[in-house]
Amino acid sequence: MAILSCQTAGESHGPGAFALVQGMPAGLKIDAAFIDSELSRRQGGYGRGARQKIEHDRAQFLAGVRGGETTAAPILIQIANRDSRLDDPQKTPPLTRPRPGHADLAGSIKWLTTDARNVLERASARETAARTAAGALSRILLSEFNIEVFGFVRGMLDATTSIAITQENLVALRNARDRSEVYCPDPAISARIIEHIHQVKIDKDTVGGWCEVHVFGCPIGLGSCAQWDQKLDGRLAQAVMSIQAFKAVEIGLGRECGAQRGSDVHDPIQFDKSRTNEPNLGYTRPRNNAGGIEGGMSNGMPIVVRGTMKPISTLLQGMPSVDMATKQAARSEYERSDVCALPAASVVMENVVAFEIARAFLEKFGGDSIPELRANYESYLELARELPLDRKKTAPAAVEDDTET
Ligand code: EPS
Repeated sequence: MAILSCQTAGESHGPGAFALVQGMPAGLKIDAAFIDSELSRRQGGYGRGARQKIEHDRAQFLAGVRGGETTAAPILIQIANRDSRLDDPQKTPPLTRPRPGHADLAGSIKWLTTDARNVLERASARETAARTAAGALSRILLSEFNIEVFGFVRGMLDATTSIAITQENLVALRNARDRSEVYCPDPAISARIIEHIHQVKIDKDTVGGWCEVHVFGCPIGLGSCAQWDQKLDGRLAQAVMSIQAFKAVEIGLGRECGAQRGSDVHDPIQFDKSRTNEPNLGYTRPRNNAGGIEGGMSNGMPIVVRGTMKPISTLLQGMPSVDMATKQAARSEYERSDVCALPAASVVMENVVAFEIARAFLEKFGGDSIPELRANYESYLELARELPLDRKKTAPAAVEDDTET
């Protein structure tokens, strides 16, 4: 049984975006329509540029899937690019005037060149198509265990929704979000976000904002406090922070923890006998400031992650910069881009968070196939419900020693 992992390959204007997913157990039925619908959602949202009118993202499984099911072999996913033109130098000219905020300058110097083309092609958020497909695949695994993930746009600038996200209203929230052009389930805030993006476009500027992801139905004990790099919050932070243009990640109350006392921050622990059959085993909290994670481990409450996306760094008006070829002051270059990709980023975030949860889930429960994984999961819940364990029942049977002395 391998650890679940995902690597991506592909240039923005190369033949495609690719994900290599390893460690997925055998026997998972691929819901291709679901994966493609996540890819379509990622392409959408008010504020996108002309590129998305060209692309028509679909996940093709080139390896690791047979008869619509995973085989446990490495899975190769391809999302073909229609705007593939990297081999034509006329259509992908050198870029020597780096855009502040983009990878252009640091990447060019790193690879000892004054042409940022190769850097920007790989740094491009086109890569998130591959991560979204891998994440959507992992959500199919999570849904086998009734773990649900919901991502949305919380807001931008002065327009932020205070809408409450609960498992009970998830269907209504999802419907409201999917009706919104900016993937925000609050219609009044949606309208204001659209106005902001519209104005920013007129001003030849860009804008970012906040996305949020909630995960419902996680058992207690994903991640570990035993080693720093096994902590679930740390791993989620890396997954989210590595999404193009993300500058901050918070779990639960996040940075607000610094503004309140311990008795207001920490979530009291209660036990509800009627809920022992739930993955939280009956341990509930009247509030969820911890965002479902304590000591780097899931605690049975919904996992809540918030990400901050900076404004896209390609500005139609340009920004003060330097031509790397001449070292003279120059306005940064303009490459066709989006004005705001915050709605798309909320889809990416939803799926990368799911991938990290699936990774932690597989790490804890293991198994080479879905039936084995299910058996392991159920046996853990059963043992946890029986606590405190009867050592006699759980100790290995004594081996009779019949050697003669
Ligand atoms: C991007 C620039 C734009 C975006 C792209 C990310 O691409 P282009 O230069 O081809 O117009 O559309 O995002 C995607 C292609 C995508 O699928 O999300 C950038 O510079 O990061």
